[in-house]
Amino acid sequence: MSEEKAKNPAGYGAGNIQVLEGLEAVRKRPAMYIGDVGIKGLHHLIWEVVDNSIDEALAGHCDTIHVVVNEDNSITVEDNGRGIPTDWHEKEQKSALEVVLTVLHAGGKFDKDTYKVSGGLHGVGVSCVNALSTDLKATVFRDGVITEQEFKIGVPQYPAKQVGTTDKRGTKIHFKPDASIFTQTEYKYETIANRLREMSFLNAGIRIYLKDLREIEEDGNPRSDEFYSEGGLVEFVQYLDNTREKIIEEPIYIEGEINSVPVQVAMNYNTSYSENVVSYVNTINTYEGGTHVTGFRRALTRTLKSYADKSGMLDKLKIEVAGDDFREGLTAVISVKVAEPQFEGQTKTKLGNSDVVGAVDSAVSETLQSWLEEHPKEAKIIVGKVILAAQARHAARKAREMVQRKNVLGGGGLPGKLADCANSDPTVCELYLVEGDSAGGSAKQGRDRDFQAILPLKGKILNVEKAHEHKIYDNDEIKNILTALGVKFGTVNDDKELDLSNLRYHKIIIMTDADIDGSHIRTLILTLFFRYMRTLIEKGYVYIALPPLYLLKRGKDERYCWTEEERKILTAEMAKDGREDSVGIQRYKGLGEMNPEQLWTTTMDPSVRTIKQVTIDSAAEADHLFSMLMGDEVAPRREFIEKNAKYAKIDT
Ligand code: 0RA
Repeated sequence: MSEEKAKNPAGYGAGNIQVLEGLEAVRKRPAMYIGDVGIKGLHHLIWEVVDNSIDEALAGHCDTIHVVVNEDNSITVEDNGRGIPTDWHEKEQKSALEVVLTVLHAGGKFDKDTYKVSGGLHGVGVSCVNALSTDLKATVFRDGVITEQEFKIGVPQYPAKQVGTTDKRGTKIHFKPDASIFTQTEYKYETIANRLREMSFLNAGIRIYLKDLREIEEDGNPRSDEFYSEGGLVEFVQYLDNTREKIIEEPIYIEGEINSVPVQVAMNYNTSYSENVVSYVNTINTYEGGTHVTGFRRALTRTLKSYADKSGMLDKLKIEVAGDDFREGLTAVISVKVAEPQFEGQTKTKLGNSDVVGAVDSAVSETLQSWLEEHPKEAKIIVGKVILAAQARHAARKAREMVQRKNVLGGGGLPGKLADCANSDPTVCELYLVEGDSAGGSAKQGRDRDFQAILPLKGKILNVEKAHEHKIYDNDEIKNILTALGVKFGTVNDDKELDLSNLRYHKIIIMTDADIDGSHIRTLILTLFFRYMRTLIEKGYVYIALPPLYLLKRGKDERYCWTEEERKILTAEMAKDGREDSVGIQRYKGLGEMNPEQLWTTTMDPSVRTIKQVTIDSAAEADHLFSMLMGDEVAPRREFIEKNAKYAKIDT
């Protein structure tokens, strides 16, 4: 601590008024700083703090980060970096630590030569986290001493103070999100684990530990994971494809820096039919792609096409090879660092900087070309796969055209099994996809026919994870779903792009039984949406209905419960005299056991029902999950189910 500090211990000067105004702005408009105040924003607080530690690691000063979810849903992040500086900051009249924690945008390094390369989507710094926390405590281990400072909604409770000596180095931030700001305050282990796993792949060599003190396992220890990757993107691709059969042994790795844009790409091909390109800018997942993805696609198509032409393998092929064909069965991770990224698109996750196209294109084409020349055996396998893809695409187009022509000839024919609604405004219309004809029948009778349409599905639909596109047109249930929705794909540039101009419903609600079969059918339907109509999920149009699990009855008193816990509480409540055996229980195994009126009041009436919106946390993780749950390899699926069985609630 400096002398000035002693003279002016509270340190309140003009600077503080600005600080308070800054933090007040964050509390007034939190969404502007962290995206939203729901579950996403809540988790964003963690990313914001962890990003600071990652930056410290990228600068070469830190190799280990610990993240702890405490019992009260507060978070502790600790790293072994240099520690936030604690010396007196002349201009601000307070410690550097307090500046970092209270001044907006002061979270990063003070020297502006090093641009922040990790950095959350909004890059607002740890001061935002502070403003949005009822309690935050920073502990710094630096130069042999431990320094501490505490805050409430961003307001310092005392100036930074020395509390002891240490031979450790690093920073520990503990914060409790403000429940008056966030609509949800419960952290999700999987969400945190997925992001930290991603971070460890994108930043090779950093060890990240996660511990959840809310979940104690059978061995008495808290649920935990350790994320560490030596091989970075190459291991990321291997992880994404660990449930698929690869066609070449080792992923292709490309690294280069062109016009000050560092580019890293790892890619491999597998026997599946889906394309899985995951892209990042400054470790932010760019779901909507952008200029780096364009550069990659261009280089891939041009380089492979030119190699294939030269090889003579295309000579006998009677059809043209298209861009899509080079990406069937492709898994790739692209990571670029851009000094001043411009984010565009609906969710601001599309890179706009035009100079990045050329940078990625050059880096990829150069390395890929030499790789192909040095690996003729593998190159031949890839070109062979491209040819098969072109032929299959041709077959798919024919099948698609036939289905679409038939629809037109049949008078635009909606499926016979569809009970459509009267209203024709898609924004208010709902389509229920219902398992089984009997539940479908109840739903048809129970619904509000003005805006609710019902499509019963017979048994299990085709598993699209294991079938090529043309197969899906042979499947009646899938055809019914597509025609009922009014969507088309494959009509824009012969691409898989979705045509939503005739979409008939903006809520698509999957309603299946609460048993194993029901959850399997739900996953099959979700796989169809994820692989062929992902835009509908991204737009927030896909939902899952939540039918009750029990009906409790005592005389005229009837109540529904959705969880085991609810059942216990309600049973006790209904048995006021303590005679719980007087309360009758009906367990709903299937939707068919509910009559139309019950189905309406519990599951379909918008004023009382709960429906769960399907979201994609991380495209990479979702791809991994679907390929594992629905793909060919049995071992990883079994392992996943065994590992997750104990965590599985009625979650999807
Ligand atoms: C400002 C300057 C320096 C380091 C940091 C901030 C820093 C911030 C955080 C947040 C979490 N962990 C952190 N570790 C470091 C540079 C310090 C120096 O030059 O010694």
